[in-house]
Amino acid sequence: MEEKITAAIVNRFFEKLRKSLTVDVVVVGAGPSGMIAAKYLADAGKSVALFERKLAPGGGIWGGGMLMNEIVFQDDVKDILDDFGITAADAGDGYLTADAVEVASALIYHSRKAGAVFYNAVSVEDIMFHENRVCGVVINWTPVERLQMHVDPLVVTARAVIDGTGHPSEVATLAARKAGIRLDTPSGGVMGERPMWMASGEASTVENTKRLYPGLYSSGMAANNIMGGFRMGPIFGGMFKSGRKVAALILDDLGR
Ligand code: 48H
Repeated sequence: MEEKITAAIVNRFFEKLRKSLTVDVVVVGAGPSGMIAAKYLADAGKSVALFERKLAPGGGIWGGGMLMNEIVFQDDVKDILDDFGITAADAGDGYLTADAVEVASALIYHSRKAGAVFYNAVSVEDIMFHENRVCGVVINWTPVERLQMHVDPLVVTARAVIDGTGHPSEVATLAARKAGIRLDTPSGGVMGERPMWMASGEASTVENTKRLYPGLYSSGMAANNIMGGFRMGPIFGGMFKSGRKVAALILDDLGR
């Protein structure tokens, strides 16, 4: 029995990983914007691999606002909530609320069911950069990263890479630093997030979701940090719309 169980895990995992070595889209970070993008891209028939540093995908969803596990949305994202089967209650004035655990688990479940493949406890530590194009990511196990073990990584090739890493916008930051490229931002680099202004931050998160460089896209808080938008605190409509927008941009570029 022991041999069979172990072999089943090893064989299935490597079968999955082998198929993910070259994909249409890599999503770095399984927060709300990344998972929403992953589902819509997978629904459109694209192969998608999501790499998430933590053991549990979900990013900033689980904790709601200050660990109070309710999520607030504007009612104009009701169609996205419906696509993910999320039940939301009317909070008045055009706002909806939903249970944070339901939101996180629905995003995980529906993006996975659509065909996106998750690699949790895997960190993206670098990009692959060939002939003025971002064409993949460099990955390693998070425990290797955390323990600072001197272990070389592996590489996944992709036609498009989404920086969905949230506040630090890790992928764009390292692309600007290591590849020495000019991102499509006012300075050519990462502008840095500005303080709290909910209405502005919500609008700019969607506006700032863009193709930054051939092969490199941003979503969610990363998009805002890269373009210097205001933060918006515990409201998630902008993250949801950003995920849907980046999926549409990539589908336009790669072909539907
Ligand atoms: C693998 C990585 C790496 C890496 C990071 O922060 P997230 O929830 O992402 P978004 O942008 O979809 O949502 C932002 C939202 O949660 C939020 O923080 C809001 C609304 N804040 C407002 C405010 O004012 O504070 O998730 C990003 C995910 C996390 O799970 C990270 O662990 C993961 O990306 N990640 N995964 N390789 N190099 N870097």
